[in-house]
Amino acid sequence: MASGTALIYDDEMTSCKLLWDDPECDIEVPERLLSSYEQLKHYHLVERCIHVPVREGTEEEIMLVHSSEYLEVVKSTQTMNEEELRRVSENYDAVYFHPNTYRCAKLAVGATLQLVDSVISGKVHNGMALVRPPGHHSQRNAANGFCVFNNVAIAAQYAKRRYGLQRILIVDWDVHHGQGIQYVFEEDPSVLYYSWHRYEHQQFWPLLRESDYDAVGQGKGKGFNLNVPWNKVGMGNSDYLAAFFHVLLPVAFEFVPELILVSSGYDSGIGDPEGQMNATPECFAHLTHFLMQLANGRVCAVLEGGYHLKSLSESVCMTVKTLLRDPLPQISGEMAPCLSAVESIQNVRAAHKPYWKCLMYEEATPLHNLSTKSQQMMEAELIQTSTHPTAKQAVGTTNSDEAIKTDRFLESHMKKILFPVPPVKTAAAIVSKADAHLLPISVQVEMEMNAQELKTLVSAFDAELVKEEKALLSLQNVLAVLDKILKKKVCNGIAESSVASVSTTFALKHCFDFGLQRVLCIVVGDMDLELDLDDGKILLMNICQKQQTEKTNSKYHISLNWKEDAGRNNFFCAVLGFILPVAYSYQPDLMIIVIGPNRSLGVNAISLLTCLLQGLAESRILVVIQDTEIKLVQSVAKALSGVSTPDFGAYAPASQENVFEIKQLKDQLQQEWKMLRCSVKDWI
Ligand code: Q9C
Ligand code: ZN
Repeated sequence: MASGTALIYDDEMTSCKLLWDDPECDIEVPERLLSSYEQLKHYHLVERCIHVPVREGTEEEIMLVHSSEYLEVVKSTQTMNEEELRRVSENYDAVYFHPNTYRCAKLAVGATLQLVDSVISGKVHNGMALVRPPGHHSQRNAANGFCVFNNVAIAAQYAKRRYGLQRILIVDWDVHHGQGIQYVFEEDPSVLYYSWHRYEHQQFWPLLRESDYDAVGQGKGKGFNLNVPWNKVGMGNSDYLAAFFHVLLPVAFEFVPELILVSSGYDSGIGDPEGQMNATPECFAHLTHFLMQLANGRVCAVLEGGYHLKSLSESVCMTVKTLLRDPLPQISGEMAPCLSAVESIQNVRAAHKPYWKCLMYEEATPLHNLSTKSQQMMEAELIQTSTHPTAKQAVGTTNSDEAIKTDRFLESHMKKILFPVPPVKTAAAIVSKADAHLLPISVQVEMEMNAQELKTLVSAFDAELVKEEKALLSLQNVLAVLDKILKKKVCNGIAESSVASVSTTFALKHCFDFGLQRVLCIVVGDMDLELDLDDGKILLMNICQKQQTEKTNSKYHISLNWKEDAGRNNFFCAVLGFILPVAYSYQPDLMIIVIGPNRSLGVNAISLLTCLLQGLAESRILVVIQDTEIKLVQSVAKALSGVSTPDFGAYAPASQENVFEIKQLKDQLQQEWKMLRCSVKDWI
């Protein structure tokens, strides 16, 4: 099993730059790489990565995507004077050449391929390449939008050729549409291309009709091109997460990629002069984390855009930190996607309904026909409730004032969200200590708790209980682990307990005594917990197979009837479409997952849930397991410690009943838990 994160960087790629005045291109500067690398050093991330050297991409490799004629043009710029360079540059849209551009562009390709080689050979688990010039706009015969060679597209072709890969996912979170990548793979079902981009109904560069949601791919490639056009500026954390939950992730889990390439542009981040969006750096940690659950964690991030130096470098750091498996900061901002974002999401889902089973029960609502009146009503509502600070400039401020404001904001924001990570991530308290060797070595196995300590803790809860030896014993494991989590000695943990319900009630009480505000409690199986759910300090979600007699669903008590068909591993559609959106809307301080008797989910489903929830509450998860089944404990321990996400095997769609259940719950609860929204019907 590969471990480690590759970092590929060479300062030779800072040697090309704009030599003349051109307001169109002057944001693409060498400092983009320098400041990102400096910030990585500042956070001591460079030394934690495995340094992989760059190389030049070969002509043959470049010609996996580009024509030899175009290659010759780029080659010829090496010896040109400024006048000649200007003239070649003018043949393309938003491009400049420098005598070192050819050399840098070859290094950018080579760096990307070195990353792919390191990941596929198993030398590392994942990694990031910091490169210039960027790639995703460049095309077979053309440079475009600061891009010369299409680094990521070449890497995908290379991985197919050299390693025989059959399914590659490209995630382009740059704020511009990577039309270059779209053109290369439009008819290719082996490469799934996902891009979100500032679009504004085609009023934003590159101003292409084919950047809209209805460009789904062509011929055999139909369904393998996913465009999420943003029609407003100011999109932020919740909009990006909603697009992941409701578009990218379900399709990606169905696609089952073998490798993920990220066109990792950060002009979609806050403060960027091009993007005018609002996503804060930790958003990229969450996006990265979700991608790491696919393709066995083989994620290669390759830099594209990003022009606000501070925003860019903090976001790069969040990406690399996450690749290194540090726990994630809590995501900031109110978790509610805006109307315009939901509209885009609904449109892509409708356009892709014919191609993906996870979308087959979607209503194919033609949203472009929304009447102007209802549009206006919705807009009015949006203005009242929106938490999206529009990126519009205040009168009298300049671009550089704005940039400095963002600098200051980020300086204090990062101090607020970054937290020290304990040396041991996961603790486990299991009944049979003899099984300890079956857990990942990074997991700390808790031995007996000090008897006096235990009694003190228990008597604070229930003086009577202290007298009962048996009850005491069953609380012991849960308390030992919970206490470590609350005191931040570990991030998360597992406890086996023979009476899970008593232990859980007790654990919750202990959490509130400790001062926690919100605990998400997910109970898998049949269990009655006597809890007071009125004050919102607990959100109880029960996943069980028996139909509740009366529908008790309310804001803080949700029951999801879910019976997993044996060996089908299709629970992820419930996790992505329902559980995660609710959890992100709630923003818990801690999560307790209780696995009780008669559980309707298999080991893989429970582990997946555990993996995907780790972005919340700084990974503070306590898993309480009632039946002592070492396979389950082992798999959950792996998930918590980040060793691996379970392998789900081939995709199987959820049954119609299951899908219907989710749909109904979404309709019922989307007013309360706004991340559930993926359709604008009943918006108001
Ligand atoms: N008036 C990347 O982010 N802007 N490229 C053109 C036209 C070009 C962005 C403005 C932006 C290119 C990799
Ligand atoms: Zn860009």
